[in-house]
Amino acid sequence: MLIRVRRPGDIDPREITDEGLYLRRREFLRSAALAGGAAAFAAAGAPTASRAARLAPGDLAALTGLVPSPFSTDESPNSFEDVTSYNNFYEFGTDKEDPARHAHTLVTDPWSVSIRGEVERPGEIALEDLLKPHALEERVYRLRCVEAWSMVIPWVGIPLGDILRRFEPTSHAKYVAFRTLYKPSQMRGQRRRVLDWPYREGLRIDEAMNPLTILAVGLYGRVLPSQNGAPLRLIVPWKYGFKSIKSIVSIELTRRRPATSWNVSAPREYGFYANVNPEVDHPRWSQKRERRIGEFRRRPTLPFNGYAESVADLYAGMNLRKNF
Ligand SMILES: Nc1nc2c(c(=O)[nH]1)N[C@H]1C(S)=C(S)[C@@H](COP(=O)(O)O)O[C@H]1N2
Ligand SMILES: [Mo]
Repeated sequence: MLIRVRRPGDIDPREITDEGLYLRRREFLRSAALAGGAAAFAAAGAPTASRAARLAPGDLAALTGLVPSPFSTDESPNSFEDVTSYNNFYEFGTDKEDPARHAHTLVTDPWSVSIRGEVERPGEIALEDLLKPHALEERVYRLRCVEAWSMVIPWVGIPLGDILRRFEPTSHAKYVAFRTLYKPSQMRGQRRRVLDWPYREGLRIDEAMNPLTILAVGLYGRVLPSQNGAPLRLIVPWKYGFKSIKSIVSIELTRRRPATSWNVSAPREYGFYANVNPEVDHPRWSQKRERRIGEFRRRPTLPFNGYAESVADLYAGMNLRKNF
């Protein structure tokens, strides 16, 4: 049994309402892993001492010359502290505070990304070279987690489509598959089989090319904190947060729909499309409302997380209950 340890005064009221949901998600994973015969959970040791140090914006290199975007929301962003201390990044543990506590072990420099599959110019490219030709944009987006909480985050990034075009996708490129770094020596959560590592995600090619989809390299005008998926992560703001895969090392353009981690672990709960949809409940909870971190009352969840105008056409004629 995993025991959740808290210091006195550590309970944040904003966590209370969705903690039940979150624990249920983790419980499910535990039972799934145990049923699968993984002895990993038995090996879970005593909780390690927490690393109290809080990240401040000044700890991170500033990004300059940022271009504002018409796609940004004018809603107030969540605080830097919310964005960097309440995270899902199972490679560092399943508690919301684990990534902030443990992600400092991730080595993000040097970093390179392999771009392969259905492209005319495949290769392994250093992060600097991947970014060099592009202007960095600030994109203030809503992020809606499948666990029914949300935030507003000022990302810094580049449209994914602009990057992919440089590698010249072939006419056979129908999907894009992404993979997170696999390195248990740096990612302590990967020593336990909570998911089938490495974390994988995927998009249809038209979703990848949609101008809302970005590869983020920063937030709040600074390079990405490790807990948010440094040095390079995907952001797809109209989909549940689990699609926005962190710490990407591989991008593969494919003919077939790729396998994706959450869909493989619980296909009836986490679809490939994972478009935010208040009309389709998660089998174990409603998706009609959400709790914006920092707010007390729940607010209604919007179709496509409020981005329907830009993306609903991508799904014309599709049954969004079946393709959830
Ligand atoms: N590699 C990887 N990417 C991931 C996750 C993860 O556990 N591992 N969690 C996802 C989930 S469920 C959410 S809600 C978002 C959270 O992003 P944030 O911590 O930057 O807010 O990251 C997504 N990307
Ligand atoms: Mo999530």
